[in-house]
Amino acid sequence: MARRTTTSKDRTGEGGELHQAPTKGQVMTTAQGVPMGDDQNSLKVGERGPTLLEDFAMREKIFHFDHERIPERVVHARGYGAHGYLECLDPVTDLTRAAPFARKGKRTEAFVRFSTVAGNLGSFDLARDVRGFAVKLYTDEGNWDLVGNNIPVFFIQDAMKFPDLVHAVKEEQDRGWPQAQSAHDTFWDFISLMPESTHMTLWQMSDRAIPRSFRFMEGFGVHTFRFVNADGESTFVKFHWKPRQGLQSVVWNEAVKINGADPDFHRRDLYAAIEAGDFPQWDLGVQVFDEAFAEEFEFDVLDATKIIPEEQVPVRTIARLTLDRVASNVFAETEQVAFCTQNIVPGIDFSDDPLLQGRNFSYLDTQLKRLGGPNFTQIPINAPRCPVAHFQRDGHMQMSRQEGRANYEPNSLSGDERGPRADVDNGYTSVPREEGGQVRRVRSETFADHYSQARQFWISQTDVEQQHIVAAYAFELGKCELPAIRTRMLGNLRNVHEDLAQGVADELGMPLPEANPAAVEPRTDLPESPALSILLNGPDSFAGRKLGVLVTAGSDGALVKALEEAFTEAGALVEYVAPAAGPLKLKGGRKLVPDHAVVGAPSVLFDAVAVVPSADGAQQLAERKTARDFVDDAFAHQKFLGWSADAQALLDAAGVTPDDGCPELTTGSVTDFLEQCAALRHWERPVQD
Ligand code: HDE
Repeated sequence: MARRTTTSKDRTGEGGELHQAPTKGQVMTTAQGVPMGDDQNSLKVGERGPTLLEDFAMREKIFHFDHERIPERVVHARGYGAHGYLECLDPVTDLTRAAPFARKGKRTEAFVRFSTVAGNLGSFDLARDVRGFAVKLYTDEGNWDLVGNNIPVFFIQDAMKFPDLVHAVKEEQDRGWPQAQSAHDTFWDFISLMPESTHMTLWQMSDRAIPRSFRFMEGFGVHTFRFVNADGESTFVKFHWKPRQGLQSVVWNEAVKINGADPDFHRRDLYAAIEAGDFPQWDLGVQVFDEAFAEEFEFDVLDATKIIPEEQVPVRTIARLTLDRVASNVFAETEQVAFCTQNIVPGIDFSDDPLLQGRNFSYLDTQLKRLGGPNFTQIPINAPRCPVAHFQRDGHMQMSRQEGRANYEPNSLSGDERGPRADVDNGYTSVPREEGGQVRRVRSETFADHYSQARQFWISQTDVEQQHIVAAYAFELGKCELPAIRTRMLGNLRNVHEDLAQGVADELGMPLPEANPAAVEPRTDLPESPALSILLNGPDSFAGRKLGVLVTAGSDGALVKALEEAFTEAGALVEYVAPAAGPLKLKGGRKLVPDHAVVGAPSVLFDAVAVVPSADGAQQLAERKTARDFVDDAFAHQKFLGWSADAQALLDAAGVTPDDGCPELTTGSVTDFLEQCAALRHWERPVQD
């Protein structure tokens, strides 16, 4: 991971932004620039009399406050963004003339917004949900928005069904809950009636939907797009973002607890990593293929419920994304950023994927509602960094002083130099393509196989991952009040794999129903695809992860120092948890200010823990439920748990019998512990639920 030398806040805004950081001694003004004489009291008649309408300062302040909120996104409302850049590693000019890939080392400014889908703006980060992975690239030839997710397939095949899907997953309209959950009747009612969504639900019930951090998840463009080179030749392309930090997820019982302990877990993580100079990076990879491959591939490349396995078309890395600056104002940037799938640049073109075609209408339309007018492209976070010249004029909140007499084309008033003209040779041209057929509302028969790739996903998971998928389906369906919905869903799962269906039925305590009729016979011959597993694509390092060290007054200072040095050196974060928030003294004399009191820092907030209290401290912590839970949860969540001999009383009180994942720590053994932690979890430990 790249490290930085300045703090991300050292740099200011961009693109003509009105930068309003307060300066020392600055006089407060109204929005009109009038110096304020008093910002504490409204203008009144006498000391206890009525407030006057004349009070322009108060009216302006409250008027502006009343209008602070804008409509939240209808989906993906809760998100978090950061700035960065894309660096070209492999110029693919033979494939595309897109500006970011013009030469090795070329940098293109980027803004990325990660999000959950179903929850409202104020919901919690660790909902079981798909994560948005939206990237805006400010290229030399305009903005290119790659508006993707952390899952490479989608629930539906045709945009016509999107409002139904979203209605089904959001709070139920007659009761207003549940918030940020798919675990309810209307969602599974819809899903069980839409077999095309089965593949996506396998991903959604996998640990992909409860990522440890935005930093540890993949991103996908989902649809098939086109690359177009300077000669106008085009190929098909699918986009992948691969985290250089490796993949990692939490376990469900942790997710539930993290949402209470730190609802901002993901946004805090991204902010903290960037502010610490631990810049997250993703490789941008492409799967490139031609019409001939599309013809012979088992599924339709225009069907967004299907992947192209990486083993079949390898992912070629062409660029690297680095996030190195947090937003300076979350509303101005993260909230007002407007991603639009139709924002593409020369070198990129669409395919006929009916989901993508529908999205190309929806995003522009929704920005108009959300941001209030057609000039949202002038908001600094949305403004292109290259010159913009057109005759689009006026409208709400026009920010640019559009000069000159001529506001139409063609005109003879601007002269050859001033009037913008379309560039027939180099401007954007769509790939000429033959289209034909009857105008009909129809679903292609090539989209009809709903189960084969779901099965392929299932067989590509490790045993642990399969258990998690079974548990997730059972949890979600168990929350459905209507038994017919569970039964119908089990009927769909039988078409995926008998083990999956049987496992879920057992957990639900229900008999297996007949398999539901399938539009086409599910295939059983697709091979395993190791790229689909999280656990097979982990990091092999504890870098970027967090160790929680439980200390008390009198903890062994030498051991604490050894842990801190080894883990920090390896690029990990070390945070101290203590009985109380105030400073304490370790054996050896070091004064330590803990990061958390144990009551506010359950072990779910850490990737591994070291329990190193003094012997007295261990006795006292043994009396406290929060401290016993700290140890017990870390153990139950299959974390590595290092402990000092003095911690014995606390371990006993928590009912933890150390196994191979719980080494006793000495100053000499901390590096062994660090190496062990690279596996992230001790999966061999039996699951407790
Ligand atoms: Fe979206 N989606 N979507 N979506 N989507 C929106 O646009 C829509 C789909 C995705 O951080 C909305 O600005 C339709 C697939 C992300 O600001 C809206 C369809 C994928 C974000 C919209 C889809 C996505 C959105 C709501 C089916 C993965 C958040 C607010 C045809 C490839 C972007 C907004 C951000 C946001 C419509 C399906 C990803 C309403 C109609 C498939 C990451 O325009």
